[in-house]
Amino acid sequence: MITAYIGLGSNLGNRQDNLNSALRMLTEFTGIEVVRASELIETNPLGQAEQPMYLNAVAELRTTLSPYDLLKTLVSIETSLGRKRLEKWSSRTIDLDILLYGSEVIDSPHLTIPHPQMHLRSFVLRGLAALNGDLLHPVIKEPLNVLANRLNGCDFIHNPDLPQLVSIAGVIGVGKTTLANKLSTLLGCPMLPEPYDTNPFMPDVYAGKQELALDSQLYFLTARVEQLNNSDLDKGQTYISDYAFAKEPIYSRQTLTPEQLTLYDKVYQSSNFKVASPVLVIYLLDSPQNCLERIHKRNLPYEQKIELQYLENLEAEYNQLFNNWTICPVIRKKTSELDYTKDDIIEHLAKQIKYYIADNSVITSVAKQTKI
Ligand code: A4P
Ligand code: MG
Repeated sequence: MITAYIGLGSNLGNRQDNLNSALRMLTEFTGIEVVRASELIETNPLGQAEQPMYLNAVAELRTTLSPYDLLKTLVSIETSLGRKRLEKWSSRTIDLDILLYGSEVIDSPHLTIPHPQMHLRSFVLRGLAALNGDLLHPVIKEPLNVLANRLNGCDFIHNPDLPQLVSIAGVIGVGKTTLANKLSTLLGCPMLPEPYDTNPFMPDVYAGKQELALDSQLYFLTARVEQLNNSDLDKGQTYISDYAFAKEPIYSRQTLTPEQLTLYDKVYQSSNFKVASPVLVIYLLDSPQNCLERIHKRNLPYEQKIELQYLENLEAEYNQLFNNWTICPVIRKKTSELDYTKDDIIEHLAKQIKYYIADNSVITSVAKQTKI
């Protein structure tokens, strides 16, 4: 007996009846036992906005069927419940997808397991996490409840037409640039380092010249707008940046006087800049105390006046930013868990990144090792 998880969705007809009928029909097949199902949730249609709302659920099965026979069974239930296959992602009376089949990884023309979109969908992960939150995703190798938290209740779609910008975020001294350099080497992609040392105003601002703080923030803003200009980045190309553009307002709030901030906000809001949004954020975490020690160690003269309170304020702002983040998935990583002397730790992170962005080569390479 293998434990498998399936996703159920319906947005046509009596949706609740459709889901319940599918579950009942599953129990009637020899070789399938429905162990339990999550609660039904109503979700906005993903992909095609002009569709009715979905009802979604996930169910845990125990089965003696092979993954291919299980798929055939699901298709036969879909057909008998009136499912018509029109265009991809069209409305449907019932959709039954295999999410997980034991810990198998399969990538064949008609079957991909784990379901290739499940880690990007809250409506799947929340149900799965409620049934078995500690279960590891067989490719990402992280528990399902961790994967659910990365999405903050949102659903995402791979979009290969965007620059695949991965932004490393976190307070000063947390280790963003070191990580970004390692990842760019491992992934063989450009690293976009934040223009930091080049800011001519910053040393004076750190030295206490408040009258130059606005100049400094405007310098940062324009330099980053130039660097992340959407039309200068290639579609589909992976980039790693050692900062998240969204931190600009955080730093402005921390460093500007109320009058400077009012002017900064006006400039920010009236600027028509088109910066690339990240498709994935790696939010690096460490205690402000450890960050301060790292700042002292790297000994950049202008940073030595940074106080613990300043880092604590930044940490609170960053937490708020990413607790409410709806732009893309966020992988939270503690710096203390990134031991750079161990290749497998950083390689694991690099593999996860490839899986989250529109680069499926990692699935294929893992699947080749499984007997199908
Ligand atoms: N296939 C490959 N892998 C699998 C798998 N793990 N499970 C093949 C099931 N089928 C798999 O599926 C097309 C083909 O995928 C099958 O013939 C099978 O050989 P389909 O069900 O005919 O077509 P589909 O459902 O339009 O495509 P797909 O890829 O299953 O789409 P999804 O991922 O199911 O997305 N928004 C909300 N809120 N809730 C939803 O449930 N679902 C979709 C469809 C879009 N938006 C949604 C929802
Ligand atoms: Mg389907």
